[in-house]
Amino acid sequence: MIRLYLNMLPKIFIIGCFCILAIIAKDVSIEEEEYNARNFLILLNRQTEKDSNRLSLANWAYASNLTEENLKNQLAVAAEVAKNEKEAWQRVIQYNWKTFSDPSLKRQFQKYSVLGISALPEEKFKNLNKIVSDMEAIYSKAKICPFGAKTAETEECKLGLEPELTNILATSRNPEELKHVWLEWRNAVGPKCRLLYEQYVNLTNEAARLNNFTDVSEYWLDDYEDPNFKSQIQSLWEQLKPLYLQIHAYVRTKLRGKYGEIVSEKGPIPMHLLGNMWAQSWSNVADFMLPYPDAKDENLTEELKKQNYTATKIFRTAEEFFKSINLSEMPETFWNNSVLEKPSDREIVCHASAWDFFDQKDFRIKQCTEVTGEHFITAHHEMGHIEYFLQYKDQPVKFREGANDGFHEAIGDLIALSVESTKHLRKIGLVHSEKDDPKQVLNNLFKLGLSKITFLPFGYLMDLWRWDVFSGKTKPEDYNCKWWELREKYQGVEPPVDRSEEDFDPAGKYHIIADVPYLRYFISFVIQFQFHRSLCEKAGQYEHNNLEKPLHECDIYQNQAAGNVLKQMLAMGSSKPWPEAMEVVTGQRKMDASGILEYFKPLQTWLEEENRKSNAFIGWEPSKKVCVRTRQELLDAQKDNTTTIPAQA
Ligand code: X8Z
Ligand code: ZN
Repeated sequence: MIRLYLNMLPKIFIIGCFCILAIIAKDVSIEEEEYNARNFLILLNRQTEKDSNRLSLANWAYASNLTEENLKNQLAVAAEVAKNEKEAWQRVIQYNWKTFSDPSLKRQFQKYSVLGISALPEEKFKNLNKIVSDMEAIYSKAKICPFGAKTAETEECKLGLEPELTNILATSRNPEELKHVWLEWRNAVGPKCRLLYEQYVNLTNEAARLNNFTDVSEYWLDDYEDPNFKSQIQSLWEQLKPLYLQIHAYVRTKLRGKYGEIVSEKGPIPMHLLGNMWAQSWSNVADFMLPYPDAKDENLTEELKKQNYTATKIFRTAEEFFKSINLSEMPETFWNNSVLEKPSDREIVCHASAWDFFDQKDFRIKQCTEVTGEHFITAHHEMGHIEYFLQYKDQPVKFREGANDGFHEAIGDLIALSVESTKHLRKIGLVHSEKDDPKQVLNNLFKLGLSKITFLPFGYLMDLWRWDVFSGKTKPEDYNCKWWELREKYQGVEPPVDRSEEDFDPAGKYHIIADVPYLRYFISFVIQFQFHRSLCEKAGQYEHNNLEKPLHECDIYQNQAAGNVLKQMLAMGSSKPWPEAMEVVTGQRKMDASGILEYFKPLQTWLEEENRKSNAFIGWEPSKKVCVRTRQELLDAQKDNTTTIPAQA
């Protein structure tokens, strides 16, 4: 035990082997308590930095080399850190922090007062961590056979999600191959994760309740510091839905033109045809449905390949943009420690991520980068996270977060909105045409719409599904069918084959099995356009209703005035409630759909006209695909030639 006596702090001593200060007397004045609290916090923050660093290193070691040994180490470190957190929390809650007059002190205490999953008893904590790590390993190591493979277990059966299956989904136009990959991926992951997922739900709920939340959904939403947040999200979606319906109807018409009867005129879209494993972004099918097929631009993937881009060159290009607006370059450690390509000698979690090691020096990206347009954009996305880490690195450790998690997701995407403009791609030599042809501009706006507008209902429904799972409204026996109900209701897509509760399709998406909330991406896809609009105004490149200066042609490259306000917001971290951070850049304190709607206005007008001309049905009728409890039910129904099986609600 270390004892320490400080002048003027007679009633405080340091307790415990990891130096946590504790108040032991109750009769201190409010001022004295706040003074003591400040000193306590200095030590606690130091401890938190050290523990977060250790934990991030152990998590990184496992995620970048999925071995049993790394797993064991990660679980051990996580348990030790949880124990420290629990002890610290017990001290934190002894303070009357709600009465503190210093807002920063009070806010840090408020953050420390929510313990999170460390509230679980040790065995349960370890169990929960192991379950999530196991699901991540199942997902990351899953392999399937190629379409048309003769036997099940041949040498060929080594196709993993990244890059093989992702590439097939993006480039194959053979519906049978697409169906095969779609189905086999889910067969490889879903059933193995179902029981683990049920245990995960029970354990995280238990942790949430120990933190006085009704369930995990309430815990997740707590971060937004607004009891009405859910209804604001719903209202944003309702404002955006008409735009989504237009692009949905247009795409269905074009897919029907290409694939014929497997795409019905009025039904949901068979999702395996949309160029992405989860149908969350449809830009990979743009090539055969451009508004002006004869005004095709360079294909970004081909251009990057032609110019011998490598993973490092992609990230250096991204860095150059950040630097040009007076944001920070990547530190040397970033280039030394990041994993920017898929290693061939070990299994890793390929899902792209950015890491803060909480020592103000070490920041890394892990991405199995392929030289494609999609990865080019993802590299900017990930570097946006690093830029946020860098700008808030001097904040107290509890404020080293985004203003909310949607802000963190929005930064790289916001930069990518400039990067993807034809004007910018031309500047950096990735587009060769000399000037903007309005047809090309609309084609590009359509391509971007296929990744931004189409994402919105997906970004929303992922957590709509989980909120009801956590609250118990959706029971385990209905997990899969409920998933498909939401997919149909919000996205208007359907699976290529009937489903049952013997499948567990949500597990085919990384964030579900890795315990990562998803609402952040919906938020990001709305607010990134608000940020973009404001920065473009600042850069003098956008004026509302000025057709000469449309939002989608703005590029803030080299504009330090724009970069500086962004920097100011990033440097705040989560030290203030998110509306204050938003106000710094936009002058607004609310999420606002008008940013994205203004951006895509010319596309919306064009789509409405086109859908009218082709007499396209807007919306969708119920899917003919079914979801039932067991596969046997499906087989029986098919035998009896029953065409309608009621979907489980
Ligand atoms: O997970 C990501 C990033 C890492 S934060 C690559 N994204 C979501 C996804 O892939 O589902 C970016 C957009 C949506
Ligand atoms: Zn991200």
